Order: sequence, then structure tokens, then C-alpha cells
Amino acid sequence: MLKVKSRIEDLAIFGGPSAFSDELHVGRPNIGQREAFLERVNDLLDRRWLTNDGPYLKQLEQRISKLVEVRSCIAVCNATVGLEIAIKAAGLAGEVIIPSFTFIATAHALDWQQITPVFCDINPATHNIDPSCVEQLITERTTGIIGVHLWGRPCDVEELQDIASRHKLKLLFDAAHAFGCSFNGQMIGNFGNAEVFSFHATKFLNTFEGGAVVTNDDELAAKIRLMRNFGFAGYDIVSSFGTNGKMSEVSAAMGLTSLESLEKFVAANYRNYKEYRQQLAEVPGVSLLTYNQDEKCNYHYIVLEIDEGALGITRDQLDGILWAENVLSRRYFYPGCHRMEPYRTRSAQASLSLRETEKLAARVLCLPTGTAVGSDEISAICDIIKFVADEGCVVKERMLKQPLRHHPLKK
Ligand code: T4K
Repeated sequence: MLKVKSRIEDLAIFGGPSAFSDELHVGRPNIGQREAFLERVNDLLDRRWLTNDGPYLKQLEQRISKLVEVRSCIAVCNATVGLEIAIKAAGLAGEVIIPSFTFIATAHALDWQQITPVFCDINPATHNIDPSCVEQLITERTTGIIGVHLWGRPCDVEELQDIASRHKLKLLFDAAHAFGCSFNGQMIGNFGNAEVFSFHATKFLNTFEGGAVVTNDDELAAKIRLMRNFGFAGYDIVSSFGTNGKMSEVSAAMGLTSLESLEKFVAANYRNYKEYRQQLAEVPGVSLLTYNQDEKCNYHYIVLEIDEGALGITRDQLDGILWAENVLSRRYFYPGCHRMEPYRTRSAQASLSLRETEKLAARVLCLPTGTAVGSDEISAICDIIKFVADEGCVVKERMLKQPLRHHPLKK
């Protein structure tokens, strides 16, 4: 039963009952047809082929290549390892320019192989790496750029490609959020030297854990394929450096099943996005990140930007209020990679040149969506936000006076 708020005391943070009896998460997995998945699991158990280039993996790679309209798809155990392999196979070394406003995996995939991630500021309008800042960061040690299509919204691909070509740099994209999205009518996956999708449980399409590297460069694809399997070119023949980046058959079976429901997942996300947009349209200090509907979008993230001055409370205060109501909103990607270890210690000055990143990291809040969330939940979440907006100053005062019963950083 959803609890309605009409007085300040009704807010769970001030002692009222939580709006939701069960926790509402950002990142609840989308699950396809259970029967189809279980049939595949039975089949792979009967065949006793559990991993290592199995038939489901091959099918998944073919279907993704077709959907993304790209020459090669190499499925991997997760996007982080996918990034590590793509980085190695593309020959990156020295320094690589990436945005700081991303999941920490983008930076760690470089640092893991002694490559320095050089953090670049973002364009506040797009939340993506700002090409006009990239060029200033290029040194003689720079070998590449990794753009991140944050929230599934494409980077400024053309500008980045132009910079990479002029400076003879490799260009990769962390497309962890962007499966099923397009840029100028062309599917994400076709840009730069290679792009990497994530199929983690919390992503638009999931294989439990998983990901894929996609590329139109046949030579690079062959290298990546070898590296995914320890460099084995045949029985007893190791022809290159490699790791274990393989995707298992059960993950591939989940991927194939998820692909069959992809239209349903987009429809649910789009419906949720429209509801949030309509219900939050008039709320001062709360703006919902929009998607370009002329492109293919997966609408997988509901991203708010909070303007403290207009709303009356900070993003973190709103986060605390929502958590008390059992709405586990997320401050992705606070505080920015440059403020996380080991990068923070190495470069204490980084924040000076990352002004937009710093500002945005204090404003963004992601809300629950996906197939696990329906209209009633969205209305209840928006009602809480609207109530708080109406009572902004009073809520703020009350929060200052009273120690929080609940702490949003319980994780
Ligand atoms: N690049 C970018 C830009 C990325 O965003 C990511 C991953 C990567 C690279 C690396 O991709 P992978 O190597 O993971 O394939 C989550 C995910 O773990 C991470 O994959 C994702 N980005 C990131 C944006 O979100 P956390 O720390 O928020 O995870 P966690 O455990 O808090 O889960 C999020 C919410 O989802 C929780 O509230 C609970 C819910 N959940 C989670 C799982 C795993 C479920 O309801 N069911 C589940 O099975 O990082």
C-alpha cells in the first residue's frame, strides 16, 4: 500500500511510515521469457557444453552483430574486461583521455594495465566528455581517447573522431549504457576503433554478468577474439597475450532470451520516462534529462538534475528523503572518478580543471525505472518529490534541526 503525504510529519525521514513497504531499486534487472530461458538452460545442460565458444555464444554474437549492424561482435564476461581487452588490443599505452564523470570501471580498465587515465571535463548539457577540453589534455604520451555514451546518449562522436584523426590517436567508446541506441541514425557500436557494451544485471539487456566488444575492424576483432581466450589460436598454440574474458553459455542463453524481449524493455522504459516527464514537468528545481526521440534510445536511465536554489533542498537531502521512503535513488556517478582512489591521491589538483564535472556530480540523482516499475510507483515517487518541492524551505529547516533517522549511504 502506498502511503500519501499531506503533512511534513508524514515523510518517513521525520517519522512517518515509508511510502513503499518494499525497497524500490535503480537497476532492477529486466527479465525476458522465463520458459524460453529455462529451455535453453536444460538444452545446454543436456549438451554438456557450458562455456568456451559454445553454440549459444555464437548465436548471441551473430544476433548482436545484426542488430547493431556491425561486422564483429565478441561477447565477454563483463564490460570491464571487455574494455581491458579492447584497450590492450588497440595498443593503448602511456596516457588515455577519459571523462571523470563515469563509472569507475572506465578508469580502472586503463590503470589495471599501467595506463594513466587523464580526466577530462564534461559538457553540462550532454553529461558527456567535452571535445573542446580534450585537445588541451593531449601530450606526447597520449595514445587514445575513450568516450562514454553516458545514460545511452551518444557522445559528440564526430568531434572526437576529428581530434583522434588529427592527433593520430586511437578512439574507443565505453558504450556500457548504450546498447540499442543510435547516433545520426547509425547504431552505437559502429564508431571509433571499437565500442564496448555492458550486459550486467542492472543494464538494459542483461546476461547476468557480461558484455561485448564490437568493431568494424577485422584485424582488431581477430586480436580481441584471441585475447579473450588466453591468446589460444588452437590446441596448445598460444599466439598472443591474453586473459580469460569468455562469456559462459548460461549467460549467452540469458542474452538470447533478453534479446527476444528487447522491444518490451524499451516500451516499459519509454512509458516510465514519459510518466516521469509529465509528472515532474512543473516542479521547480527538478529537471529530467531528455532523450532525442529522433534517434533509437533505450531510455534506461531516469536522471534528475537538482537545483538546490529552486527546490529548497539539496540533491543529497532529497536522496535521504527518498531512501527513507524505500526509494533507493542513486547518485550516479558521484563524486567523479578523480575523487576516488587511487586517482584522488595521485592528482589532488584534478578538481580544479573539472568544474562542470564537480557541479554535475552534486546535482544528479537517478530514479527507479525498467520493467519492474509501474505507473503507481512512479506516481507515488513523483508525489513525494512534488510534496517536498512545495514544502522545500520547511523541510530544509526541519532537517537541520533533527538528526537523520536514516542515512542514505548505508551501502
Ligand atoms: N562503464 C560504465 C559507464 C558503466 O556504467 C559500467 C557499469 C561499466 C563500464 C562496467 O560494466 P560491467 O563490468 O559491470 O559489465 C552498477 C553495476 O554493477 C555496474 O555494472 C554499472 N555500470 C553501474 C552503473 O551500476 P552499483 O555499484 O550501482 O551496483 P549495485 O550492486 O548497487 O546495484 C544497483 C542496484 O540494482 C541495487 O540497488 C540493487 C539492484 N540490483 C542489482 C543486481 C546486481 C538488483 O535488483 N538485482 C541484481 O541482480 O553498480
